[in-house]
Formats: sequence, structure tokens, C-alpha cells
Amino acid sequence: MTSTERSIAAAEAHSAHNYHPLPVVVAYAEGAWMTDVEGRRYLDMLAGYSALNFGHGNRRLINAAKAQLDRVTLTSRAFYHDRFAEFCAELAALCGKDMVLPMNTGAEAVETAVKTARKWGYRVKGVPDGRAKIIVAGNNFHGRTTTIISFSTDEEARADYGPYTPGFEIVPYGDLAALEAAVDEDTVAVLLEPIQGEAGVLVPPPGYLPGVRRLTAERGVLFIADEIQSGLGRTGRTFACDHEDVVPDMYVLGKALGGGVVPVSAVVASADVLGVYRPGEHGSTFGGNPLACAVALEVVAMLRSGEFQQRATELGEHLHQELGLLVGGGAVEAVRGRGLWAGVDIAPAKGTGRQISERLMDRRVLVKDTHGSTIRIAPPLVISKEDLDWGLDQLRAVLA
Ligand code: IF1
Repeated sequence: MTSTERSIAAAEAHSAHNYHPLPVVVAYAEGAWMTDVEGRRYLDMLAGYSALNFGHGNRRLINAAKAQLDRVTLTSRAFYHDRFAEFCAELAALCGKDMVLPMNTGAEAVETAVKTARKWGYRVKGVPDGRAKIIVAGNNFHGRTTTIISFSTDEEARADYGPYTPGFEIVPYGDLAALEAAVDEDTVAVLLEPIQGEAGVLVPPPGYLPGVRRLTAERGVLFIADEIQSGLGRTGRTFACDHEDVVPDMYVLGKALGGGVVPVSAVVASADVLGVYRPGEHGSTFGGNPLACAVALEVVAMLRSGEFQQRATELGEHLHQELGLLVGGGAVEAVRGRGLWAGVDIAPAKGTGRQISERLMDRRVLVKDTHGSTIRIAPPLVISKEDLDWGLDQLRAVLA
């Protein structure tokens, strides 16, 4: 057995099989490249589903973490620590908001946004207790907790987990009329991904997000934007909402906020919204810990310059131009996305998304298939144009 096979066999023997990973065992990673236990190098075009926007082993982020490791790594929120205020102030400023509620994973931040909207609904809007309703979109993906999968339309994510959390209504993504019809006096929020990631990198029709913003403002309903995957530079702007100058009431952030080093997530909003909390009403052991704050502060500083957003815009234009040339040739049926993020619908005749991913892996490129025969392409924003072109050459070769 090779060391790869041995490692996989041991992993499968001792872990739940809730994933079906590609058969590669990564040992090192730097920039846009990962190296496996047998020394083979792969171009990473998944980037941890956008958690690795700044690349593997980003020196600024690793150094920020290293410096903090020797100071203090965890205090719990029972006490303050000397990175907390700066983290909250800087992240709030990046979002143009006043307040931050820090958590760890994306799902925790989405749960926090749901709880915040409900509490705001009862305490501020005056919705009768227990009646709060939140509207979500079909084909959403917001995480895997029991409440979040309660409003999933993906049977695989939802089956066998009942009884489900009530208080959610599902409308078609991109359909403003359906959304308007669903909003009623008990509606406290609309929760949307500005671009639907898992659904296949679905960009909503132009005007949809501004329409949601107008409707929610008019009807006294919070607009919650889940920018966990679409945010922090991926689409060429700090937030995907920025492309249409839309400012939601709540930003839900995660993934790249932790720089691919530690889990960091947060809800960012005005004091009118996050001011609803009193001590003891929500929390997290690790939320806002010193190590998380140190890394996330560096992430915010890196985003302030705009260089990563600029790279994602320029390289993204090149990526979509090249992918666009593949449409209509029989191998690629459609390409969607924005910035350095694309969903590519492979013609089923060419194979399933998984088979394409495996063939790309054989050519040392790592992507992830999503439903059916769609693959998503989301390299670290630090990828060089040469490496991006090399990756595209491998995709063209696999599809030839
Ligand atoms: C898996 C998907 C992507 C997210 C959005 C919240 C979360 C996610 C928009 C929850 C997480 C991850 C989860 C990971 C694979 C990946 C994923 F395929 F699951 F749907 F990216 F599209 N909001 N997405 O994309 O964040 O709790 O995971 O930190 O579950 O396999 P988390």
C-alpha cells in the first residue's frame, strides 16, 4: 500500500463517513499549492470553499497567529482581552456598521443572525411572541445545524433530522414578487446568500438585491446577507452586495475571516439590531478569542487596501473570459459566477462532476463538484495568472 492508501484507510476506519473526499492526502501547502504525502503538488482551485482567499501559509496571517500564540490564546468572554475591542471596531468599520457579535463557524453566525432577528422582532418590531417568521430562498445553503437544515430544500442535507424548527418560509431565489407576497406583519427578516454558492454559484438577476433592500426597508424587515462564502474579496468587492451598492441590515461572515488559520465568524450590524442583547442571552466559549481576533484583525487590514478585491476582479475577468469560450463546444453547458468564483456546468456526456474532479486531480488540479455535474472554481485570490492559466489548461484537457 502507498502512504496515501494507508492514510485513507486509517481515516475511513476511524471517522464517520459524512464526506467522500478525493483520494489525496495533503501534507503541506503554500500559496495556491498543496503537496501530498508522496510529494505530489496540486493547484488548489477550491481554497477551502473560500476560507483560503489569502492562500495557504499567508505570511502576514501566520505571523499574526504566531505572535499571538505566545501572548494569550483564550480568555472566554467572562473577561476582556486586549485584541477584542480593536477587532470589533475594525470589523464593524469595514462593514460600515457599529457592532459585532463574534462566533466561530459560519453556521454559528447564521444561527446568531436568526436568533438576533427573532429577538429584534419581539423586542423592537413588536411581533407577538413565538410568531416571528424568516423568509429564505430555495436552494439555500447556510450551514448544517438542525435549525438551518430545517429550512433547506436539499433532501440530502435535511433527511432524518426532524422534527424541524418552524418559523421559516421558502421563496424562489431571484423572484421579488414571490418575496413581496411572502412578507407579512410577522416577518422579521429575509435571509439570503447574495450569490448562492452550493446551489452552483448562482448570481441573482440584476436589481434583485436592490429590490430586496427596498422591500425590507419599506416593510420594517431585516435584510440578512450571508456573505460567508461570497464575501471578503471573493467576487472582486469586499462584499458581494457591494456590486449593486446594497447594504444589508446584518452581514453574516465566516470562512476567510479566519484567514484559513482559525475558525472565525461574526454577525455585524447597527446598534439598533445587535443592541437587543443583554448579558447571558447568547454566547460561545471560543467566540472572539484572542487568537481569532489577532488573525481576523490582519484579514481586515489586508482587505482595507483593496488589493485582493482588485486581484479577484482582474483575474476573475480573465477566468470568466476563458471559461466562456468553452460554452457551446459540447463540453460545457453554462458558466456562472463573479470575480474569482465560477460554477461550471459540465455536459453530463462528459461525466459527472465527481468524475471531472477526479480527472482534474490526476492532472494535479483540485476542485470540488457540487450537485450533479457542476464544478465550482474558487482558487485563492493570491493565485498567479500563470498558475490560473495552467489550471484552465488542465480543465480544457480533461474536457477535450
Ligand atoms: C460542508 C457547501 C459551500 C456557506 C454559506 C454558511 C455556511 C457555508 C453561504 C456554514 C458553508 C461549506 C460547508 C462545507 C462545504 C461548504 C459549502 F458545499 F456545504 F455548501 F461552500 F458551498 N453559509 N459552506 O457556504 O459555514 O458552518 O461550514 O463554517 O458542509 O461540506 P460553516
